[in-house]
Amino acid sequence: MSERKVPGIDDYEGAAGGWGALAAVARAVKSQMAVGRETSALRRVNQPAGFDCPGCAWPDPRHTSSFEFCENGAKAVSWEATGKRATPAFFAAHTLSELWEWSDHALEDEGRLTHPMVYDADADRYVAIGWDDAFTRIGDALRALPDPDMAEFYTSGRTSNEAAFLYQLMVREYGTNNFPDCSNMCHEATSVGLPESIGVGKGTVTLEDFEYCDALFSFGHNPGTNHPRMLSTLREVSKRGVPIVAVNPLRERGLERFTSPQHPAEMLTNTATPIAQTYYQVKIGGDLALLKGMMKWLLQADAEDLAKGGPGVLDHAFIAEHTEGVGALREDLASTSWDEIVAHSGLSYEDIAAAASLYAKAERVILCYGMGMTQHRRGTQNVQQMANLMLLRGNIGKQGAGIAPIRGHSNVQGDRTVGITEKPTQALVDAIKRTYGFEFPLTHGHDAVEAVRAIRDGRSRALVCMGGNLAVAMPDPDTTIPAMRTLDLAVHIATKLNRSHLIPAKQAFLLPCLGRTERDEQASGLQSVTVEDSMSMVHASQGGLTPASEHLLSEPAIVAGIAKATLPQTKVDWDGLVADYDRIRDDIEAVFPMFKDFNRRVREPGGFRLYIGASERDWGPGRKARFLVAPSLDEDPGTDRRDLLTLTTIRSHDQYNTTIYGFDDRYRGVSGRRDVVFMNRDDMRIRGLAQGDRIIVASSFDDDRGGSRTVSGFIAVEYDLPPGSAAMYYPEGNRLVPLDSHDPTSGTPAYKSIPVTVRKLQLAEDDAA
Ligand SMILES: Nc1nc2c(c(=O)[nH]1)N[C@H]1C(S)=C(S)[C@@H](COP(=O)(O)OP(=O)(O)OC[C@H]3O[C@@H](n4cnc5c(=O)[nH]c(N)nc54)[C@H](O)[C@@H]3O)O[C@H]1N2
Ligand SMILES: Nc1nc2c(c(=O)[nH]1)N[C@H]1C(S)=C(S)[C@@H](COP(=O)(O)OP(=O)(O)OC[C@H]3O[C@@H](n4cnc5c(=O)[nH]c(N)nc54)[C@H](O)[C@@H]3O)O[C@H]1N2
Ligand SMILES: [Mo]
Repeated sequence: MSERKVPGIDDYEGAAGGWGALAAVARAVKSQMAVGRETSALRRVNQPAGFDCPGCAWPDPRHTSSFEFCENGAKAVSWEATGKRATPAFFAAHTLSELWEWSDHALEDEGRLTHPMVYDADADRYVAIGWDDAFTRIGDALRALPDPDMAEFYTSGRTSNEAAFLYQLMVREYGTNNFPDCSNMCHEATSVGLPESIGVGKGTVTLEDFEYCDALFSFGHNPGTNHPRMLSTLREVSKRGVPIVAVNPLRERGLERFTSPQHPAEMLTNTATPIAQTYYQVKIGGDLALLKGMMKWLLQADAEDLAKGGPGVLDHAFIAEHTEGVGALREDLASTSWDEIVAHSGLSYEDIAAAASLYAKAERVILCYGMGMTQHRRGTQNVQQMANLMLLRGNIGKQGAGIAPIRGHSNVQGDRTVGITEKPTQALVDAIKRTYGFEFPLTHGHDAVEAVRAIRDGRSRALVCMGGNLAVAMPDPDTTIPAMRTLDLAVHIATKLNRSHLIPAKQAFLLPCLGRTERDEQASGLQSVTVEDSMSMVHASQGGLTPASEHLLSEPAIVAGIAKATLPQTKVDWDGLVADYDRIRDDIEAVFPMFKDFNRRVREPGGFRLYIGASERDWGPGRKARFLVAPSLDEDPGTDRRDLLTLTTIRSHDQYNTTIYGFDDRYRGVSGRRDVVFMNRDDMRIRGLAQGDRIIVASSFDDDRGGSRTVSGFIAVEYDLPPGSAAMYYPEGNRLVPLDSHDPTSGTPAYKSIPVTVRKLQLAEDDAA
């Protein structure tokens, strides 16, 4: 860390967790909740008969009810269960143009939405409207479109299985498959890449497997911040003496050491459990090279061992029985030189050999990964090379081993399972026809990038958003936001105000819904919903708090309201389904047979696991697992120029996606600000930059914008990351990413690899900035 003192920038010496985490929870609760009524919510997180934590998709220990403490889960809960309210009086006092100038933090910090609202263009304000009026007008507007494919239906991954199922049912009866969803920006490379490799687009491990693994690899994710409950698992793994290997350009504290707030001895003595034994600071976008390097080393070691009469290093029996395509992989690796591998990964041959040899020594390996792997132009290839690595030693489909994509939103995986997909299968078409008697087209609809393109080009005229903050989460706000302003209809179903809601279409509606923490009463009584976590465990979630306003409806009820108004000839008994969510679950079971006995099984403690073929070495009908070849070492083709830095965008410790809880990033030593660009010391020196200097970051993807794709006035902060790599926060960095910079196979935006130039702001520019 540099000598120069800059406000809000310091070294963080502590471990992850510990007293800092407890203090942060106390602050989050104090700033949001009226102590007493709402704080009782914190005791019901992830409990039997409680609600599923909206914080992340990490599973809960199956049969325990021990309180799993997590700082960021507590922030998520207190943010939703806040005592603050954004009422019609608030909207009467502020025009949308005025609110546009507010920060993302300030908008959500107004608190929970209380009334359904409609945009009044003359006053430039949202005004209250009755639910029935809102539904009628939305239904009229949707029916007025000449073609159902001119409407986009976005889903963000907090939506329960029940709400998501009804939502896709309504949209399909309406007649389109336009389902942009947050998964398109997140683990789409997994959903598209893994089925080709192992026959299923989900992880193959369970929480129990972590008790049996003898090595654990963590590629490109930051558990200390984004799935903190995972730290308890990593701590147990580490205590067993199992090596944990982190592959990440940034040194992330949660991967280094952790003090568990569940363990009083560690708290009192201020000791920490070391987490990663080895930390490989790969270059941003260097993972593909590292993975190929590890595999190349394994093949060489295998050949040497076989030549000496040994059994080899690969699992030859597994490869022969269960896989195909190893020949092509061998050829690809043989034609890739170590020089290239070293140059592209930013790691030495010795480092890569050490990682590979550690992998080879372990009998049971778990490989976890996150956004650092998927959000690249070759995110799909990244995922498939990880699968290759695992298949080479039979590390899929045995106890203590497997591949573990760490999902984002708490139900993003479940939403997909119950039909939120722009690419429906014939089986889904048939099942819906059988269950409801209507047909819908098999044609592919729009994913998130396609949806924004269609809106930009005027091909889509309506946007309905089930949660989320599409305009801010997507790349290229300079394209997305003006495009959204041209819509005929915008409908946002949300808990809190965000920037996407401030982009009025000709008609715009803001519909407030219940959150997970709240009681959902319907005609048959108190309801619970279900969610699916990262390990395909489905379980129930029931809120206990009094709703934030008496005018809120549940997400299923809002979908039903829109459906009835839009589809006068509907074949679905919407009222009946909403009256009793058990009926929705019966219908889910009817359409998706893997939910057999849904209502019974979800009432068992801990719920149940969906069938994952690859976990049983069942790779799908008539097929084997496949080794797949990635065309080169280039994770982000078209971005490598020596004069450029590669910038990645990351989450701070004080945010949930576009929800900014606060301005601290404790483990990275940042407090009270987000206007930072983390840079390598040498890269700063070469550019004549000192700690805290104001800079201008310009995307080299600028052909279409004539120099305007820049972020200006942020400060340079020295950080431990490889030369040539830099990082800043999401969403501040999103304007540097063009809409077209995405993985062509999965559509995932390349948020993690932006070629940029960085220079010091001159004094005159600084004044202007
Ligand atoms: N508190 C909190 N929890 C969350 C969220 C949140 O915002 N806040 N978001 C939720 C969602 S939707 C998601 S998807 C997950 C996201 O969880 P993560 O996947 O952990 O998300 P990111 O913060 O984007 O961090 C990715 C990590 O990848 C590293 N990285 C960046 N570029 C590269 C690269 O090229 N190679 C490698 N190997 N690593 C790289 C970064 O240094 C960082 O540590 O978390 C979920 N949980
Ligand atoms: N540069 C960059 N951009 C990224 C990423 C990145 O790493 N870098 N990550 C991407 C990823 S992984 C994701 S998942 C997307 C996230 O994209 P989104 O899912 O669209 O965004 P969120 O910020 O999670 O949405 C927050 C809003 O959801 C609403 N909300 C909260 N709870 C509920 C609820 O229970 N019901 C309803 N109906 N609404 C609710 C609130 O109004 C809140 O304002 O962003 C993507 N964008
Ligand atoms: Mo995500």
